[in-house]
Amino acid sequence: MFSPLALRRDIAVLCASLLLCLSFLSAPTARADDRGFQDWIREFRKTAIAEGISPEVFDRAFKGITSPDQWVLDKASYQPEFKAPVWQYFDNRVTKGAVRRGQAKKKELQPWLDKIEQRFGVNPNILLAIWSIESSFGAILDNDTVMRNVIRSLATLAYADPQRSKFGRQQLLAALEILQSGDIDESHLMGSWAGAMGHTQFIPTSYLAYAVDIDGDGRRDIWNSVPDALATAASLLSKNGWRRGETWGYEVTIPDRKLPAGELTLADWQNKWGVKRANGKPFPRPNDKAELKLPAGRDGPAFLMLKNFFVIKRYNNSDRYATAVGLLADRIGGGSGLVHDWERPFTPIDSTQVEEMQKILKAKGLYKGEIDGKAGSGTRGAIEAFEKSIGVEVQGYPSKEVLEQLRKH
Ligand SMILES: [Ca+2]
Repeated sequence: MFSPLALRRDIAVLCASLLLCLSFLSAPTARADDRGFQDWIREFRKTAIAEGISPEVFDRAFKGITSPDQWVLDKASYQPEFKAPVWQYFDNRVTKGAVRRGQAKKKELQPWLDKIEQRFGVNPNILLAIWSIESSFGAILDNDTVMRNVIRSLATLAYADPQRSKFGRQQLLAALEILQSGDIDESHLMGSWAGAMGHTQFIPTSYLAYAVDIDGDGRRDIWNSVPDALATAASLLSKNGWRRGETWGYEVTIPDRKLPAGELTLADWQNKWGVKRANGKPFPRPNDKAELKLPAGRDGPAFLMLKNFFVIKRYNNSDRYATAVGLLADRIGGGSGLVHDWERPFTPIDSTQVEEMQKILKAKGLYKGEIDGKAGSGTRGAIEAFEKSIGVEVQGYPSKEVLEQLRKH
């Protein structure tokens, strides 16, 4: 009896392990998916044209796009097993390296930062912190694995991800509008798997709402112009109520008593409730209203958050995100960091000690990377391998405890 399945099995037997045959055998399903995707693009073309996208712009944007981007779907379906602990979230973002690079970029871009501050009123340190956290000062834009064709990514989400189908369609229309505006051409319209674009990672609808051409070359280019990207971030904050000349919040100490939720003036927090600045200085604007936030509970650092903290959340609606931006900005501005540090489940070590750790791990054949004092994923993986080898709990933290074990073994 003949059946396609039997035929495929016969081919499989005939050509055994030849790669060519394997690709032949897997081809039919792939082709069917691609056909569905191409049908979807043809349907979507009508919608886009009805929305004012010219057929020429649409056809240029989709030229060569014939299959969904599986990598995008893999990213979209990834669910982290657990939320990173608070200390780890901040340790990964408010780093010495980010502070150093932020300060170097500040010198390099001073005239642009001044111009942006004059126009939008946003503190340059905040913009540098956002740039660092969003794209590592643009470093991720050079990563070809992570940076994808935005049209293909969004079409993939719209076609194949039921949870993000509406988002994908909406952003795809906005992306086509960006191409139609001529700010960027289709070969440079690159972004993250979810369509976040350029140095400051704007999704297309936000780009349309806030993008700025501050360098005056006639194009709002957040991909190649750092001044445009930073001005665009400033424009978003400004349009969402950023208050010129004001900060985002203060680290405070709290008394051991129940404290009210909601907003009070800084003066009331201090005089009625005993909440004071952690560094002992007075509040410069005691009549401003602030809300108390304890990101790691009562045992961690405490903050009184001002209006600008909530404006930063318009960039990314997360307390952790806005706090990390504020803390990194303060450090870039020369601040010395938290008075009451995050509680960590280990004793942290400095970069010289991380170097010592890397040397010992390298000598043991567990670490192959640079001896650079930075505990990146290579170092943490090596620590995990070491912990496994001596039969202790595998955590992968660059801790004093692990260093002491390494010196002994
Ligand atoms: Ca420009």
